[in-house]
Amino acid sequence: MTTMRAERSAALMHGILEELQRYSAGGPGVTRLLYADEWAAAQQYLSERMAALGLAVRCDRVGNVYGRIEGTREAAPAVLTGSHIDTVRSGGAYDGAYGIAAGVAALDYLQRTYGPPVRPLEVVSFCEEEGSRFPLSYWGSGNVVGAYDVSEAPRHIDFAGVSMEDAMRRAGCGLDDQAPPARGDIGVFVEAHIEQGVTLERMNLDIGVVTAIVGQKRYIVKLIGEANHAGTTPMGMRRDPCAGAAEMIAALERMALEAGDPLVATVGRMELSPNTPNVIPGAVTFTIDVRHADGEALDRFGEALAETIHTIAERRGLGVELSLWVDTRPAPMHPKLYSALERICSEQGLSSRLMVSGAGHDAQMLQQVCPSAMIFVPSRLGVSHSPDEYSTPEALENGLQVLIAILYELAYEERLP
Ligand code: HGY
Ligand code: MN
Ligand code: MN
Repeated sequence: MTTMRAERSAALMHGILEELQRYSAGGPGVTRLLYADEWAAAQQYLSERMAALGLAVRCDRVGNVYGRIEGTREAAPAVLTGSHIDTVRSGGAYDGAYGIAAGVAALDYLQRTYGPPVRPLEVVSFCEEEGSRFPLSYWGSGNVVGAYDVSEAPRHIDFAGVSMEDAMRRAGCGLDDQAPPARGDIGVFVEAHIEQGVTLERMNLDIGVVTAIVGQKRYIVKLIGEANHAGTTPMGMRRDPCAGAAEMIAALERMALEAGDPLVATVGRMELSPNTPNVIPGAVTFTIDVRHADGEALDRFGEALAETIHTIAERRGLGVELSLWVDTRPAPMHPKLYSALERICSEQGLSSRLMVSGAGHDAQMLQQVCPSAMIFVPSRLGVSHSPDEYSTPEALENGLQVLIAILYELAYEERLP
């Protein structure tokens, strides 16, 4: 990479990351939930930024935004890079946004340096990946690969009771004249992302080359008991769903520790009703997130967990609704792609290691339809999904350099996979 151009690309990437942080609902960190006003403003900013750089911009019906450079070989499958624009609540400035900013900077560098590619080159800002607002995740990439259909929108209701269809319309999406999201013309996908873990920093490595992404099961557990007076109801006469939830959560932790690494299990959200200090709750709803690199082990754990939850509920006389709303299989990245990434890192004098991703990513959806790969850069102290999420400018630029090199080989030299 010539210094002048590399500096311009790095500055462009940092500038986009800086700007995207402004599109937040306020409060600590960045909160940019699907179809919220700040989400729509961020997608609008990216559309304008991409157009100003000479990319052909297109927004599909669910709100995925693409920037494209046409290839010289007609109808060749596209080389796609990018990531998701949504965040968790009070999240960080880099999860998702980094892959988009690096993708835009990489396309800008490549078109200015080498002119038009042989294969079309695209960067995408997927509308949603986190599952932070509606009880589903990967809505953006899932619609692209056919795992979801936009016609499902009316039945997805967020935690505040707003339907996805209403939220979509408010954000200017879901219109019949907008391009359908499903695509069959993507040849390969490469996603740059922060590691969201501490391995690279601990091992003092520049780049993580992902070999596989863990499978995930996410549940919503609803326990129905009997609301009653906290002062006049003897302990032996209660059907307390909060005490039931506590016993289930303790059992979950014990089962996960017994299963051992790399299985992880988390309860991240809980709601009590009526959520009042002097009332025994009538109902409790909580979420469970379980992950493992081995699909069969993940399934076995899920079965044992469901049995444990139902046994505890029955013994306590609680009603129980257990719904599984995310069930993604472990996703292997393409060996030829991740070997090429290892080679590129060594050619660029960057230290790297192969690794499994404990976080879910859009690449695990794209991997269902085309060879996919991921480039990780270190996260400070491994912190993510937090206002303290941070990666150094140098780390971000190392990832950009590797992304530019692999996209050049894919789109200009037509090497791989
Ligand atoms: O939760 C995850 O693994 C990702 O950050 N969506
Ligand atoms: Mn992410
Ligand atoms: Mn995330």
